[in-house]
Amino acid sequence: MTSPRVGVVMGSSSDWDTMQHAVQILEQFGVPHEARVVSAHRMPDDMFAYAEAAAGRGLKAIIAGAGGAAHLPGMLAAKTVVPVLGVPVASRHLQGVDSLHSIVQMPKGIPVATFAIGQAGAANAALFAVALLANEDAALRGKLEAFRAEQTAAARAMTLPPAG
Ligand code: RP5
Repeated sequence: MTSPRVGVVMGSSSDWDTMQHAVQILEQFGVPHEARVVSAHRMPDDMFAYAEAAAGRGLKAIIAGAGGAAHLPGMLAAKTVVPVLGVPVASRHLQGVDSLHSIVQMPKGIPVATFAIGQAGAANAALFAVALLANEDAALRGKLEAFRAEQTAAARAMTLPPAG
């Protein structure tokens, strides 16, 4: 079995509806990955262990999704130099603006690459991880270029209904 190159972690199984969109992209591109729940506040020791082992296990990026006071991406980033891509999950009361602010407002020195709230952010984080890996992988770069070309063709083929 190929060891994972991208880790997808989330604070709760309730984040899966959003985070599965990252996993779908990684599967589409054939990137070896893993997905698991690593809650920052409910399993902090596991979170630190995951971050500390990440580089040694061969992970090239960690996609971390969380909602509310979403400290998972920042705390992972505090414990590893593997790039952390943060996905704000939409929360029940503040629709994910709380998650976005929690993730994007990292103090200087410990970066978290932060993506859009929800499904688009999860998919784009995975596409960004693919782009990172594609720097060293010509075949993967070819797949990414083909993916972009498909989007271009689809947009060019769009038609509009008559006005009124
Ligand atoms: C965060 O709290 C999780 O990332 C999730 O978005 C949110 C709610 O978690 P559950 O109460 O649904 O487990 O830790």
